[in-house]
Amino acid sequence: MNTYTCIKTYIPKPGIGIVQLHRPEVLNALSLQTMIEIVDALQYFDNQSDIRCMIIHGSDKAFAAGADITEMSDAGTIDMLERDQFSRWEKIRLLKKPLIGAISGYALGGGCELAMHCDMLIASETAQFGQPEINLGVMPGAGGTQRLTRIVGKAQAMEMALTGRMISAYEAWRLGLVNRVVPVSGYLQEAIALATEIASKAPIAIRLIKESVLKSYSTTLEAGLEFERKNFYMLFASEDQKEGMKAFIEKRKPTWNNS
Ligand code: DAK
Repeated sequence: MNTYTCIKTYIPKPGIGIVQLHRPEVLNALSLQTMIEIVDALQYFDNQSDIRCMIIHGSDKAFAAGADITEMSDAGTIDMLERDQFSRWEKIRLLKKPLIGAISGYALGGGCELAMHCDMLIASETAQFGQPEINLGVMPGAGGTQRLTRIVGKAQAMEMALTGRMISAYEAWRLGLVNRVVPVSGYLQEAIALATEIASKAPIAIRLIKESVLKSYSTTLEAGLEFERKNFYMLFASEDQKEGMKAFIEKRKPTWNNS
């Protein structure tokens, strides 16, 4: 694994790879280098056969306060185009293994968008989500108008993006943006517990479930059902399907071998 300056990586227990944003002096603002490192580390974990689930988190005070404004302030259109940030974000979208966001403090702008790239979110009671780009004279650029609208609905997404107003962790939970809200002392442990549970399941099925759920965002119901059905049939070619069903009949725990 490469060495990083804006993030830390660690494996708290077998099967779980964690990326921690680490730019406390700017509330984990997502500089170009930070995004390069996040993508590199997540892709590394995604390609390790012994890693089954990934977590991304920041500090208790800030998950990420958005893209690095200092770095963007003088940029022109061509600069933004050449930085090619979009293709980096796409690599996060295309990760094969589940990614859990453990969010505490600010998740703003690109920080909120990064959270929405995760498959599930555990929030601490202090988490605040927002798309404040309007206050800078711009607008969300990494899915904030699209993913947020699909998750919380048009009215709430409009209000958040048009006013820049933040919502609390409990509001985010009520709107379906986060899975659950826990005290700040326990949000990371809760994310690790969820990751541990997922890491104990059949890996190929986990991969195809993630792929199938995400497909529902980009296709019609009919095409999505067909996609799901083919993935379902495909699992009957795996040894893990044989093992899982045999173990049930023999009343024992299955042993997955990822094949
Ligand atoms: N960038 C750079 N520095 C930041 C920052 C940011 N986003 N957020 C905070 N900081 C810095 C502050 O400047 C301050 O630095 P010093 O003054 O100490 O040197 C330090 O972090 C602490 O911040 P504050 O003193 O402001 O702390 P407070 O607790 O008073 O306030 C705050 C916290 C989060 C409410 C406030 O810092 C704030 O409003 N921050 C800006 C939030 C924001 O507007 N975020 C959206 C940025 S635009 C794209 C993909 C994504 C994006 C764009 C393109 N492509 C795919 C093309 C995303 C765009 C954005 O996210």
